[in-house]
Amino acid sequence: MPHAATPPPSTPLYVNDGLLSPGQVGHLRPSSPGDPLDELRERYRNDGYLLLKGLLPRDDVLKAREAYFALLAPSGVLSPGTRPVEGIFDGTKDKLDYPGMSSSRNFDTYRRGAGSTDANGRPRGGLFVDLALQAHGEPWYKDEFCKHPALHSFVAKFTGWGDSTLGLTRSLLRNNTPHNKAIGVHYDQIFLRHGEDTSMTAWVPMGNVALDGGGLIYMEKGHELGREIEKDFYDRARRTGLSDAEAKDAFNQNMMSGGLLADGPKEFGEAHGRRWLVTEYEAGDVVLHTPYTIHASTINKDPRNVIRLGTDLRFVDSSRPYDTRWKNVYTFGDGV
Ligand SMILES: O=C(O)CCC(=O)C(=O)O
Ligand SMILES: [Fe+2]
Repeated sequence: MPHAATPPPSTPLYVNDGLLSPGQVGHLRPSSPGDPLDELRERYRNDGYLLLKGLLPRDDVLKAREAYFALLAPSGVLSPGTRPVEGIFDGTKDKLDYPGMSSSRNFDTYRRGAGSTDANGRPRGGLFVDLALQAHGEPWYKDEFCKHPALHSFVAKFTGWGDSTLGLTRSLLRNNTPHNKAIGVHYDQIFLRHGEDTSMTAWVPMGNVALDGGGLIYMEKGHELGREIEKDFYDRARRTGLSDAEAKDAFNQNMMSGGLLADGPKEFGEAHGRRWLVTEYEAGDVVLHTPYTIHASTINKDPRNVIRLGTDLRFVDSSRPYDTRWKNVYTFGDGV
């Protein structure tokens, strides 16, 4: 598909540090799960990601979306008269009472009450945050959606890991409510660093996401830059006399708190002279990305107030050392 020749989208795209300029934006290249495997692998190697259109049956994704918002409805997050599957935010509410879970650290902060408080001094988020956490342990999510055979079998075949393919249980359901902060610039190996750098992330939007609806964005050739940054951190740590293991633990000292390379994609993209690749997503799409692929998210500016829901499912070759801290269902303050 002629992604390079397509003009940049004209929809304004907001990130944590402002509006991306048209020259900073390109399109993600879509692939079909039915394309020859060798071609798909080649693309993944070259681009650092693979956007698979319609890998999951749309109905299964919408069923999970429906279950999620039915669970969260008692918090008052949904616009009255709309159906849970639509996931429409009630625009009369204060967005700060419905903090999107853009990263686990953000969420932990809200949970501990260290985030903002309301007029009565109570931590914001209350029931909404509790229910959003509860969702991670619900059977429709952890036993069905996360273990969807269409995704598992594709990853097993694509990677060649076969029966050793293991989906890590820990995952984060990210509910980006309109206008709230988005996840900053990062690559995933930072969070999986107690294992080899061979894992694969499947980012799964749970519902349609409009171009400005807060979807994931990928830095062009970001996997190459991510690898360079990692090497640079490592070399620097070794030069200061740290052992291999100590060097690994020292990585976080080189990052912002929470393991991010930067809070703002705009400035980071400018500093590295690279574009951010965007797309609109449809329920059923999945993006596979490497542990060094640099990505972030736009701020959800959906004009209909559609809440962006997505999850990141991680896969490893269980015959190799992997980060076993990811074997348990996500809980607040699990320290990962
Ligand atoms: O959904 C998000 O906002 C972040 C997801 C992510 O970073 C990932 O899938 O690795
Ligand atoms: Fe990520």
